[in-house]
Amino acid sequence: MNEIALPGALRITRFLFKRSLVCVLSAALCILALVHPLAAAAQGETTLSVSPAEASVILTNTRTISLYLAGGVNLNAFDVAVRYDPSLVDYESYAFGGYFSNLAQVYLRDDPGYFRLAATQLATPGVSGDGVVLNLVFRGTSRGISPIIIEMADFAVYGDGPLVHATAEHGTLRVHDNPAALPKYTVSGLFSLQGRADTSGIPVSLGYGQTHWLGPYAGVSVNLSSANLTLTDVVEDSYTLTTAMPRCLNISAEMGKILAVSASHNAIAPLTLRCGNAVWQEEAGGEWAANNVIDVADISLIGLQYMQSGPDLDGDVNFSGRVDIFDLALAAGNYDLTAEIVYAGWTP
Ligand SMILES: [Ca+2]
Ligand SMILES: [Ca+2]
Repeated sequence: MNEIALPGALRITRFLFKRSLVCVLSAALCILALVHPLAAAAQGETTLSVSPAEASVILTNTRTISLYLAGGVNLNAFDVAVRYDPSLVDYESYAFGGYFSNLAQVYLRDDPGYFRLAATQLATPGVSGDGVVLNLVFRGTSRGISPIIIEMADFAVYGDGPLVHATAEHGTLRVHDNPAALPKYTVSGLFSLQGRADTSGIPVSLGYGQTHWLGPYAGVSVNLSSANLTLTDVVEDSYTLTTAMPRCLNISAEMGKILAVSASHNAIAPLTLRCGNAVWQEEAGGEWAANNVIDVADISLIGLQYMQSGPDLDGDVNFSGRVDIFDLALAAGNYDLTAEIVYAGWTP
């Protein structure tokens, strides 16, 4: 970065123009930086994040996405590249954030799906701490979710120092229709659990609409014997319904249970979740994944926790507060069953 030649006269002129713009923007951005939720990054690590991590924009409108630097130490210049889906969004323009000042553009590349910008401070001390490096304006051109991938996040230290490769935290930009222009309905249904009279606490989600990309709509059931889950202002569309009830077999997205919401269809068919799934989630590669089979692992956990009491025992598959013969009976009765098998005939 330090070896890059100083910009020519033309660039300096442009830079002076941009500089006045940056001066106007910087006060507001500095305030933003102070209240930024990502400000508390791990100490000692330099990260560059897409902010917000999950942004959205109405089709044909523009949305500004920030690249937020945390944990910088004595930095003077940057070279960053962002990749996105050009079939969904267009890059329109950039503006420097408030992190650096007196910036001069050194290199700019703007290809479909790829944006790269290098800039350096001129005759300005190095900067430490957190703040917005760059604001990128995208326009939504087609419905869907574009990844916003930080492909390069290099920073030069003021004076003589090693190049800093910041850890990249990527994001997404979802392009959706304008909800104001679409019909909306209240969607309701009855969800219950095998082996338990109380019908409350079942998390249900509709995800994003397949056509308009609005949502996700999500709720938790209450303890009623009819219509115990209600989702309001659901835009007319088709949705992938999922459930996430601990200790039970759940409806996963992969099962493709599609709810088509319309004026004539806004009630979800009743569903009783089969339980006994003591091991209902597993850690894989640092993330929790659903376990939707009842097998020897579930029986083993119930055995391990047998006759224990408390709210946090996954072996208590009927939520009675104690692990006992009733939990064992529930799991044994559903032995070898999977969510795919037991919900094969259910259509929302
Ligand atoms: Ca299991
Ligand atoms: Ca129990």
